[in-house]
Amino acid sequence: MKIKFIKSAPSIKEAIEPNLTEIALLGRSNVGKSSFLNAFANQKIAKTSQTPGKTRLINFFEVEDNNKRYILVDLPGFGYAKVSKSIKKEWGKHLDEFLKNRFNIKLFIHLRDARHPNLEIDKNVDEYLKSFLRSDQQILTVFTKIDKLKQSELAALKKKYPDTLMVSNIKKRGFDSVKNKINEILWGEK
Ligand SMILES: Nc1nc2c(ncn2[C@@H]2O[C@H](COP(=O)(O)OP(=O)(O)OP(=O)(O)O)[C@@H](O)[C@H]2O)c(=O)[nH]1
Ligand SMILES: [Mg+2]
Repeated sequence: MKIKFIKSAPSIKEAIEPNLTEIALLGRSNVGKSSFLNAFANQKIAKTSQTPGKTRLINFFEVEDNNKRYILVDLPGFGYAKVSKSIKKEWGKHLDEFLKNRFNIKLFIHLRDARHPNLEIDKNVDEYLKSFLRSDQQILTVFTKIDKLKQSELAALKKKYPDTLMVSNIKKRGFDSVKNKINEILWGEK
C-alpha cells in the first residue's frame, strides 16, 4: 500500500477535484484521527499532537492499494474548545459544509476513545452524520487507544458494541480488520 499527501484545504471550495472515492476520518479532537492515518499507512505522514486542535485544515491523502485508489481525509476534531468562538464557528461551518456536500465521500470513519465510550459529543456526532447520510454512504465506528484498556475491559467493549472495530494507533493493532472492512465497504470485497 502506498500513501501520499496531496493537499490541505481550509474549505470545500479549495478541495481537490472529487475524482476518487473518499473516506472521511472524524471524531472528537485528540481522539487519534491523525495517528490513525499514520498507523494505517505505516508511515508518519499526518501531524499529531498531545494538544487538542492540532489538525486545522481538511487534509487529503491518496491511497494506492492493489490497483485501487481512494482518498483518506483527515479533518479537524469536533469539540475543541481552546480557540476563540469566531474561529470555532468558522471551522464548524467549513467542516459542516464539507461533510454534507462532498458527494464522493462513501465512508465516514467515526473514531471514538475506547476509554470513554459514552461521551455526549460522540452521540451528537453520530446523530449529526445520520441526519444527512445518503443511501450510498456508511458510517464505521472505530474505537482508538485500546492499548489503554485491560483485556477484560476490551472484551466488554466488544460485547457492548459488536458492530465496531478497535485499534491501537500506537501499537498498530487492529488495522488488518480496518483494511478488510474498507475493502468490503468500498469495493464489495469479502
Ligand atoms: N495510547 C494511545 N495514544 C494514542 C492513540 N492514538 C492517538 N494517541 C495519542 O493521542 C494524542 C492525539 O492524537 P492525534 O492523532 O493528534 O489526534 P487527532 O484526533 O488527530 O487530534 P486533532 O487533530 O487535534 O483533532 C497524541 O498524543 C497521540 O499520540 C492510541 O491508539 N493509543
Ligand atoms: Mg489531527
